[in-house]
Amino acid sequence: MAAEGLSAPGDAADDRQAAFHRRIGAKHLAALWVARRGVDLSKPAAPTAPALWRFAEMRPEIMTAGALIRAEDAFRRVLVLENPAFAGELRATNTLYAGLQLVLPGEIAPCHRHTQTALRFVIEGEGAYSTVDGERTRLHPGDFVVTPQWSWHDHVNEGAGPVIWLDVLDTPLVGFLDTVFRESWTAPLYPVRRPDDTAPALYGAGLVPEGAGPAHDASPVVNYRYATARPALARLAAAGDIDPCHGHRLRYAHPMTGGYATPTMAAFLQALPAGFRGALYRSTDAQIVCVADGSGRTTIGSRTFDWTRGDVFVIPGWHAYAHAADETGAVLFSVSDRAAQEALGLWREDRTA
Ligand code: GTQ
Repeated sequence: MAAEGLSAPGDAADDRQAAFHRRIGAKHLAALWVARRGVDLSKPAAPTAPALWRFAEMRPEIMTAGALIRAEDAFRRVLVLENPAFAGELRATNTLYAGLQLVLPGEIAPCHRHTQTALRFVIEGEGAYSTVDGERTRLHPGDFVVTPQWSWHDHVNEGAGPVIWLDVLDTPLVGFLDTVFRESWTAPLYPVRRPDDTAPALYGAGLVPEGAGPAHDASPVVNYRYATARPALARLAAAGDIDPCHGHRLRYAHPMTGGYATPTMAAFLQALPAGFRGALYRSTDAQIVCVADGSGRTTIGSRTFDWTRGDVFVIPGWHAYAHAADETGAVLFSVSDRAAQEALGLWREDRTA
């Protein structure tokens, strides 16, 4: 009796609420207190999954792709590293795309431009060039190449063997902002307008030509060479400059602003000394990491990923992780959307995790 007396008004209230939601739904209105019920908003949802792709497993597949389709016909011959949490979405993290690109000897990846910014980290091969707005830069393993948004770019392999690199683009982020534009150049190759590697020789050495216009958002260096960055890391190590979480870590900087290499993406190169055991760390930016040298492992939550040269792994944002290096030591290249997060005042880190 009492139970009925209590439930009847409740049922009526439920019916009234259901009718209310149906009515406002038809008017494209939603009740915030219902939509947010039970959702933990105290920290990022961070849906990106920790993941690792082994170069030893990817390489045979990209070489098979090399036999199946020509670079000229493929738009770009790329195997996309899809985060397991975002199957079918061409995303490595919530905001970033990553892909392994192959250019075979004699091939051209034709010239185009788009509003996504592209970063490349060379994994294997010699003899390829990327052209960025009419200037060629020669690619060597470990080189970090910046293709600013809306700059014309093509790739050509004049060497004798395959050239393979990791592409990271801010495609999901630019897509979310609905600011995607893209166009093809009228020929496969953009005309070369300056001597090869002029930008790395000038801007890469901190030298700005008299009369150069104001700084663009993206770094003018174009190619941050491993032949320069690796010895710089060694000097940092010799100076005893070490971070308990990151080891010896350098940020690729825009030489005219001191900021990140691009407006959306930040890139880093870090050396973990032999036997390094990093302290736990987390930050809001999900990272895409490519192993430039050596081997080791990264523990992310309850999972541990062993890695070696050429492997790529993803550390989700706000997941606590720790790096460790084998007796070989290790060098890691990493990219995240930290530049965008900092520009918006949103980036956070935590060393007490
Ligand atoms: O090299 O321009 O992995 O436009 C995806 C889209 C590479 C490129 C990718 C691209 C490129």
